Amino acid sequence: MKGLFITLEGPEGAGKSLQTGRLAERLRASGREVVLTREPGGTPAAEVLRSIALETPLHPRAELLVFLAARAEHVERLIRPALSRGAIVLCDRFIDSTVAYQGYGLGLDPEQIRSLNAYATDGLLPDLTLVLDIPPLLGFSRRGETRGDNIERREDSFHERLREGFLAEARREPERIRVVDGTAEVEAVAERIWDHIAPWVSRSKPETS
Ligand code: T5A
Repeated sequence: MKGLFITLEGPEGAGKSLQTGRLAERLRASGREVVLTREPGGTPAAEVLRSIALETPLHPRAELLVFLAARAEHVERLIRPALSRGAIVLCDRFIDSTVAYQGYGLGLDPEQIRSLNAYATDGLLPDLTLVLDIPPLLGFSRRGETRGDNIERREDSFHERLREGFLAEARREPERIRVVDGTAEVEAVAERIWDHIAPWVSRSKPETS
């Protein structure tokens, strides 16, 4: 594929939405087509599945399958077509959130989740994944609100486990997954992210060529 697929991951309130938005602006200013999207969601059907996953208490395996169904829809209807036209796709959460939340957090088998992720995406992997690492309680305190959805309301130890899960995945796939200190100032985080992304952007094929 001609495009570039970048995902941002991390615990709640790590700064993913803020940083993907800034990054999209910076990349668009350089003339690239950028598709900014999120998981779960990104297409009308996947947004419906998002509401189910976040608002309805489900059995862990059912919860996992809802996230995967949303992902299959998202990949085939939005991400893969955008990459085929040469766009840069920036996705707020993707496969590593499922390994971290439903695997390390809920206790489902991470290896089985990796296989199911590969099925849901038909083998599509991000070119680069940045984990914004932050202590979960700092992430919650930044937002200054009560924990809203079904998953956010889980106990603190669940959120600690999933943070460790992201770091473990980064050790497992050091080429694809890079860890960025999400506790730094917004500008410093943005520059660190850019340092990781810039070489990929210059190598990837522009939309117009
Ligand atoms: N999920 C998702 C699964 O369980 N399995 C899966 O497979 C997938 C894909 C998604 C939920 O679904 C779960 C994970 C989640 O629980 P969501 O609403 O999309 O739900 O949740 P988040 O992605 O966590 O969204 P958040 O808004 O909570 O976190 P962000 O996007 O990381 O944080 P952001 O950018 O909104 O920033 C939060 C606040 O912090 C400030 C911002 O201004 C904002 O106020 N901030 C900073 N403050 C100080 N210093 C910095 N460096 C800052 N960066 C941001």
